[in-house]
Amino acid sequence: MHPNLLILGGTTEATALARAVSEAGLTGTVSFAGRVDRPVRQPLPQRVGGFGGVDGLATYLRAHKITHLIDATHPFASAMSHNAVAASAQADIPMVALTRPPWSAQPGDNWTNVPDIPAAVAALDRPACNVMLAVGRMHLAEFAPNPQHTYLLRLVDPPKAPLPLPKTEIIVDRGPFSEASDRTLMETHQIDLVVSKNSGGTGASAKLAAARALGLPVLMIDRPPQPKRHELATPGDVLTWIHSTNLGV
Ligand code: 3Y8
Ligand code: NAP
Repeated sequence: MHPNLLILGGTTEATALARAVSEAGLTGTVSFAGRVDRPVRQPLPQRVGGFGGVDGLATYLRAHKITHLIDATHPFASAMSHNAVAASAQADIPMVALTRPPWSAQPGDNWTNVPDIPAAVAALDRPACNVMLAVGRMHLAEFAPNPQHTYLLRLVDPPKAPLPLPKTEIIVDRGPFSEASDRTLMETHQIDLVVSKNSGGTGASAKLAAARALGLPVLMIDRPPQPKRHELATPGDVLTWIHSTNLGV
C-alpha cells in the first residue's frame, strides 16, 4: 500500500520532515491550525484549519485514506497532541510524534524554571522592569495582572486587537532568530528579564544565548504534559518507521 501521510506541522522539524518526505517521493499533506496570516511555504501540499476535535480528525484520517499520522507540532500544542493520539486510535491509523528535547540551562545561564504560564505570571509580581515576553500572542491576556512592567512583545503578525498590557513595544517578526539580533534587541530595549517557553529546537533558542551573553535572568516555562505516545527525534527515524509500519509491502 502506498503511504499517504498527514503531518501535523507548524515547527522547524515538521518542515524538515516535509522536505524529506517530498525528496523520498512519498505522498503527504502538512496541516496548519491557521494561527498566522501566512504559514511558511511547505515542500508538500498543505491544509489550514482545525479538524473539529478528535472525531473530526478521525473522520479526516478515514476520508482521506491517511495511512500514517505524524504529530510534528510544537511541544506547547498539547491539545492537538492529545487529539492526535485519540483520533489515531479511533481510526486505527499508526501514529508517531516527531519532537525535540527541551532546553536545559548551561553554565552562565541564570534561569528560574516555572511549571506553567500561571506560575510565570505569579513570578512577575515584582517591581516594574523591562520584560522581553517572547511567548507569542495567544496567552498574552494571562499576563495582564502585572501591568507595571514594560513588555517587549515579538509577534508573528501585527496585532489585530488592543493588547491586554498597557506598556508594550511590539516587534513583528517570525523565527528562526539569531543571537546577534536578539542581543541587539535586548540591549536597545534595556531588557531586565526574558520570559520564554521551553520549546526546544533551534528556532527560538537565540534569545537564550543572547540572555546568557548579557547576563540576563530568564523565566523558563516548562512544557505542558503530553500524552503517552511513540516519539522519534529525526525525519530519518520517521521515514524508517513509515517503511516498517507500511503493511502489505
Ligand atoms: C502557525 C507557521 C518552520 C516553523 C518555524 C519552532 C521554530 C520559528 C520560534 C520568540 C519565540 C513562539 C511562536 C515561535 C517559533 C518556529 C517555527 C516557531 C515562538 C510559526 C507558524 C505558526 C506559528 C504559530 C505561533 C503561535 C506562537 C508560536 C510565535 C509558519 C511561524 C512564541 C512559540 O500569533 C499567533 O497566533 C502565534 C501563535 C502558536 C505561540 C503563541 O502562543 O502565540 N507559534 N508559528 C502554525 C499553525 O497555524 O498551525 O508560518 O511556519 C512557526 C514557527 N514558529 O517551518 O520553520 O519550530 O518552534 N512560534 C515559542 O516557542 O515560544 C517565537 O519570539 O522568541
Ligand atoms: P493547540 O492549543 O494544541 O490546539 C488547539 C486546536 O487547534 C486543536 O485542537 C486543533 O483544532 C487546532 N490545531 C492545532 N494544531 C493544528 C494543526 N497543525 N493542524 C490543524 N489544526 C490544528 O495548538 P496551538 O498551541 O494553538 O498551536 C497551533 C499550531 O501552531 C500548531 O501547528 C503548532 O505546531 C504551531 N506552533 C505552536 C506553538 C506554541 O507555542 N503553541 C509554537 C510554534 C508553533 P481542532 O480541535 O478543531 O482540530
